[in-house]
Order: sequence, then C-alpha cells, then structure tokens
Amino acid sequence: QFLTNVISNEDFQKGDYSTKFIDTTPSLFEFEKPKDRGTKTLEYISTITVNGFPGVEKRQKPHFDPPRMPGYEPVVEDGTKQILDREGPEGLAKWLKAQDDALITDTTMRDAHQSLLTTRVRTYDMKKIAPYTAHDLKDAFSLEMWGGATFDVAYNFLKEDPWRRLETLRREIPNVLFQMLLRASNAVGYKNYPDNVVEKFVQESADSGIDVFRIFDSLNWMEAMKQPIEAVLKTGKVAEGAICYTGDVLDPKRSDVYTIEYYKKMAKALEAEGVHILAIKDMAGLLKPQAAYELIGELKATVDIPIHLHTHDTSGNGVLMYHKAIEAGVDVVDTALGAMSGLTSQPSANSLYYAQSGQKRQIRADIDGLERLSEYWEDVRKYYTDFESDIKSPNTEIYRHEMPGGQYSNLFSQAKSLGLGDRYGEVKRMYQKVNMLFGDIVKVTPSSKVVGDMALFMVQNDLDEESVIKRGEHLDFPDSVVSFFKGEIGKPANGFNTELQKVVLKGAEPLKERAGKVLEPIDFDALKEEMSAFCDNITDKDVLSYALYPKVFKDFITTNNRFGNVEVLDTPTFLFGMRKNEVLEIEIDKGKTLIVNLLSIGHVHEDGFRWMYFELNGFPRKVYINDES
Ligand code: 3PY
Ligand code: ZN
Repeated sequence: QFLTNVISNEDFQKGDYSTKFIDTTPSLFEFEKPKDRGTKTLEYISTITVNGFPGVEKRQKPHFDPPRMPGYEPVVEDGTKQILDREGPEGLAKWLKAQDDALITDTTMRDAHQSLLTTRVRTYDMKKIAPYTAHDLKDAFSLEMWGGATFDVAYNFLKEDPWRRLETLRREIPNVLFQMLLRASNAVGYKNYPDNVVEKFVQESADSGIDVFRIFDSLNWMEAMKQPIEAVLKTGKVAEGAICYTGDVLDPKRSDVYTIEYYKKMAKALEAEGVHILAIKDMAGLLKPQAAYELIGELKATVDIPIHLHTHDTSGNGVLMYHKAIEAGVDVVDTALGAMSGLTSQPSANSLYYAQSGQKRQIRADIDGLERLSEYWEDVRKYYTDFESDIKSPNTEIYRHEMPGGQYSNLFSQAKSLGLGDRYGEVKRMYQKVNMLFGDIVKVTPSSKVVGDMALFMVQNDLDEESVIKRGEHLDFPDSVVSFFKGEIGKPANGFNTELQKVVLKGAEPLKERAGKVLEPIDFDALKEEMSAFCDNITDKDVLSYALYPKVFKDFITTNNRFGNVEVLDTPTFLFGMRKNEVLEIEIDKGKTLIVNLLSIGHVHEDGFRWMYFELNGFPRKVYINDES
C-alpha cells in the first residue's frame, strides 16, 4: 500500500520531490483498511440493490425458478479433444474429412449470446451446465465459447476475467474441442495490434485451453491473416482460416467481385498458408440455400481440407441453407442449442437434427441431450431479458443492407442515443449506400462498425453520396472512418474510393504497409512495471489484457478491489441485488460459504448515502452506500 501511495502521488509522478518527500508527505501513510471478502460482497449487493445494474431496468429482483438441470450424473467420454491430442491438427482434419455425418459446433457460449443478449451471459451460468455439456455434446466437433466480443464484455460489463472463464470451462469440459473467434490482427479488439501482441495472445489462449482458432480479417485481406495463421500453427493447435461471405454468388448483378471464383481463390490461398480447416463465415446470414449448395460444392472440389460453415439465422432460412450445404458435403456447421438459437443467432441444432431426419447425412448429435441442455438455457435466458433485442421475427431485409447478426440491434441503440431512433429506416438504407460508396466492402467487426458509424454520420448531417464529397473538407468524420481510410484496419478487395479517401484524410498519408507490421512492438516488461502501480500478482495474461484494453482492464481491477470476485454471485443477484428478508448462500471459495440475509434498507441521509443492514453468517453487518438515484 505504501509503495502504491508513492507511485500514485502526483508530485512523485511529476518528479517534483526531494529527499524530504517521505517526511513531508503524510498522505503516503494513509492506508485504507483492507476489507474482507464478505464486506466487499455486501458492498456489491448493496450498490446493485440500491442503484441497479447498467442496462437493466431498475426493479425489485424478480422471482426466477431455478433452471431445470439434466437429471443424471454426467460422465465424460472421449471426444474430438482427445483426437487432436493424439493425432495433432493434421490428423484431426483428416479424421474430420472422413466422417459421413455432418458435425456441429455449438456456439451457445459465444456467438449465440453475443448476437441475442449483447454478450452478457456470465461464466456462472456456463459453469453450472458445463459437466452436462461435456456429456450431452460429446459428439460435437467443437464448442465455440471464447473470442469475438466475449473478451472485452467480460471485463467491461460482467466484471469477470475472461481467462478464468476459459480455464474453468476447460477443466469442466475436457473432451470437446474449444474454439475461439480471432479477428486476425485485431485479435479480440477493434483495431490492429502490433504483431507481437497477436502472437503472444494466441500462445496464451492455446495454453489456457483453446484448440481451434477461427481467423478472419474484416476485409478478407489475406495479407493480414498470414501472421495470425503462422502464430496458431506454431502452437500446434488447429488453424481455421475463414472467408467472410458477402454479396450473393447467385446474382451476378449484385457484385462482380464476390463471385464463386473469388471464394475459390481465397480458399486456395488459405490452404497454401497451411490452415487445417477452411471456414465460410456468413456473419450476416446472406448465404442462400442454393448459393450454399453451389459454393460448398465448388469449394469441396477446390481444396483438400475440411469445410466449416457459419451463419446467422436472421432471415429464417438458416436450417434450409445448412440442409443444402450438408447435401453439398460440408463437414461442420455452426448451430446453437434450441433455446439460444434463431433470429440473429445461429440456426437451432435441435431443428436441424429433425430437418435432416431421413436424409443421407444427419448431424452427429444426441437429440435427447440437445433437448435437455436447451431446457436449461431456456430458463437461464430469462435472467437476461433486459439485454434481448427488439427483433421478434425473421427479417429478410438483411439481404439488402447486409448487416452482421450482432450489429442490427447495436446500431439501433447507437441511432437512438443520437436522437435518430425514428430515422432508423433511413440509417439502414444509408448503411447500404455507404457500403457501395466505400467500394462494396466486407462488413464484419470492425469494418461493419465503420460502415455503421458513417451511415449514422451521414443521416445526422443530412448528407448523401455527392454532398459528402463536396462538403467533406469541412466535416469531422468519425474516428473509425478516418482510421479505415488510413488503412489501419487493412485493404478492401476493390481498393479504396480514392476521392472520398482524400476528403476524409485531409492531406494525411494512408499507410503503405500492414498496420501490425509498422506498429511499434509492445514491451511487455515495461507494461508490467507500469501495471504494478494499480495491480498485484500480475500474470502474463493480465499484461496482455492491459496491452489490448488498457482502460477496460484498469477499471476491472479497480472494481475487483472494491467488490471482490463478483463471479461467485448467481446471475439474478448479480443483476438485481437482493430483496428484503431474502437469504442467500454464496460460495466465495471451495468450502467457504457466506450466508447473507438483507434485513433492512435505511433512509437516505443528507450526504446521499444509506445504511444497508445485513446478517452475515449470523452476525449483524451494515454497509453505507451511495444512493445515486
Ligand atoms: C465478432 O467479431 O465478434 C463477430 O462475431 C464477427 O462476426
Ligand atoms: Zn457470427
């Protein structure tokens, strides 16, 4: 604490101190009394009870029935993880190609909740069902359970450590491959990072339990994919090279770039880079059934590696599309458990199972197991109602605006916050126009955000394709748009719209090289030193998290110091706090349980604080809490 006080002292930081610094600075000796874990937990519960949780309508904690659990003793049988451990990534790929059935990747713990519930599902709820997942999904190819937006949302909103999620689930599910989504040089962030950060991130992820890395670039720029692919190959894990699907291969009028030939060429290039599996990542759900049949058929004839297909069910055509892809020979498809599927999420594994009955190729799954797991998720999903999107039915507009699954509702919130909620129709049409203005680009995180930001900007400023260029030199474009035209997230297939690029950059030079290559490598030791001012027991993973998200990580440590590990709380308590006279049992460590009873809530004092009266393990405790309402 003394050292922390010294390092965080303003005069010390400015170098404005003499040999008398210690004697003349009494504040260095003001130590906060360390709080015990019980008090920290009560502080969290009190804060949430009184002030609510961000993004959740403030109300008394609803009564939830405990989620239905599968009624059997789970057993762990060998699965694909053991094949990888035994045969290595090439052996696994060979095995996969030789299977008659189509296999599934279950996305419930990553993309499904990223797309349906703004990524808010907590480790607590995953851990509880994990042993049954190991049992009931033992035939799955993999579980996509990490990466994408889960990394920053875990720290930022759930106040939990994403690395711990990975390690916990790995322990509970030792038999099925774990898969993550890696945004190439953007790793799990929204901008390019130096190559040494991406390499270290991949290594640490592999060490913590990731087996399959799905690597995509948000502009399908091969140049940006090579380095992360190489990093994965070095780990001995599975490199899955993804091509983002855009346009419509059935419609030559839609685009003369995104043709079957385009995908074949990129597939070959990825195979030449040494990836073990090829993924078609249909992030917006644009791939139509017949297009899937033709594309997968052509790709099967083009590459020797197995093919993995990803889609979102926004249009409602997902199951039919997978049916055709399976007919064309696809090896693995991404599905979610029934209760977490459909709409902007993945198609339902349960539905696909029945759709394939009587077909030559069924999906390999125990349907009773899928139903049991789905019941659990149906109940758990109710906790997160406040994070559900407004989309209630299949939406075929996506074939026009081509917005990725998760962006649709996000962009609506962004529009509302800018006062453009009632002009969302215009924003969607503008999104389509901006795409063409940018030269018809691939739209997926982070390029989709650039298109979205520009669409909002143009609607807000009443601009169209012509006036944005004419008036552009007097306009301050959104940061993401400037960064895009600088080439900081890579190069689009058609190159840049140079006229617009000039207007946006206002004389600044675009990058000539790949951003990750020219960015200064991160000095991890120096970073660790810097972190010691606010963080104890720093691990290599902490350093990486800080390198990726400095502010988010620092805020997480501050919250953690204040409230302790909030991961141990059940989700209703985490989101709503406690009801008066409720008694909770909280296991804060193996064998260490707190029994908490909220006795009463005091009135607000002049300073805006209230006392909260508890009983903790039979002893009275009170907490003084700021009422922010
Ligand atoms: C992500 O990058 O998080 C995605 O899910 C992209 O589709
Ligand atoms: Zn997706």
